[in-house]
Amino acid sequence: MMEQIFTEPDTIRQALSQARDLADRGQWRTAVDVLELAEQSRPTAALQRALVDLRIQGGRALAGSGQGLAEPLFNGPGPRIAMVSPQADQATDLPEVAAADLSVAAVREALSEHGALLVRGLVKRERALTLRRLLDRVMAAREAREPCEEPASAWYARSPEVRGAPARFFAAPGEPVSASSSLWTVDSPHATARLLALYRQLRLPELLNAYFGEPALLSVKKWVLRRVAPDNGAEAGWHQDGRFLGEGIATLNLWLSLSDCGADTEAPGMEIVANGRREILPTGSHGADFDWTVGPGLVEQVAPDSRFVPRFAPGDALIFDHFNLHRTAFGVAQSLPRYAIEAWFFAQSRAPLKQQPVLF
Ligand SMILES: O=C(O)CCC(=O)C(=O)O
Ligand SMILES: [Fe+2]
Repeated sequence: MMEQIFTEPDTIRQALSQARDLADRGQWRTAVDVLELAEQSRPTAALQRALVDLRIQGGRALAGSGQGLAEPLFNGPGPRIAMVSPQADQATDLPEVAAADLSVAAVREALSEHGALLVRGLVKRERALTLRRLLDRVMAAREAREPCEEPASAWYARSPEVRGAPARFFAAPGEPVSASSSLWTVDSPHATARLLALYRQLRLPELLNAYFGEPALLSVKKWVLRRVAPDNGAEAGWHQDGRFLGEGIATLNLWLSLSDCGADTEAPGMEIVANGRREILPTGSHGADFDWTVGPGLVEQVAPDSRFVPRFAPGDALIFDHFNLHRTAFGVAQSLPRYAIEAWFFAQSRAPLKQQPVLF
């Protein structure tokens, strides 16, 4: 027992220094592997924080390097604002697969023809509900407004590698626990470690690698833990993330529901346009509330019959990319908050630095 107490910090120190050496030689992925292994066999807050630091340093070093598919993805010329063709698109449907049938081919086909793919039961219900409790815990830690740690879990700690102002997502003091709250996943080194272990079990790195023709990166700013309060009758803004993510990118977003939400449920869902349009639409016009949102008049014009508010169960996921037009779907008589995790993956060679790439 004594021996264990004295040798543990040594093991950790060793892993940290080995990872540092590897990183200094540019072997970022191996460096991350070393720390990940150490963290998985013995989770500590210090290792979790060191991993987040390393992932951001590595993401910054690797973004823009390497080479993707010689052939571009089916997604056309990249995000620039297109002329809106007057004729509306054909009505279409939102394709879905069971988790066991998730494949690169299924993603490719669904996105090129319908702009999105629903994956039923990607994560088992119990696991999704455990993640939901984890989100609550992290949000409570953040609302305490100071770093929050236990020996084995860095619940909330902002990495010195994160650039820019803190995410503005603080709930007002005294706001009820059901209030909306969003935070950057990397602000919880514990959640970061647990989610990446899940992504690996789901074999997402392999799927993304095959899809992009190169490794993928996450990012500080577009990997978000989110709790959306019921806001009965509210209208969220229609948007395409390609409007602001950066130029010349290749992306996939894994939006993972941790609640029963959408359709006839008690919690806000997602409203999504399912069609094959691969262009960035003009924003700030046709009755839009913001300069980055697509006006409802234009949505009606381009997608009169292809808007869906699917019903999600905890563990169901929606996969789409930066061309997809969507918004939060508020109901008119809902009573529960909705929990979800939004994870935008970028092809490494085209990952935008301004989103602060994260190696995984
Ligand atoms: O979770 C939501 O309601 C919005 C998510 C979103 O816009 C996205 O994942 O890009
Ligand atoms: Fe979005």
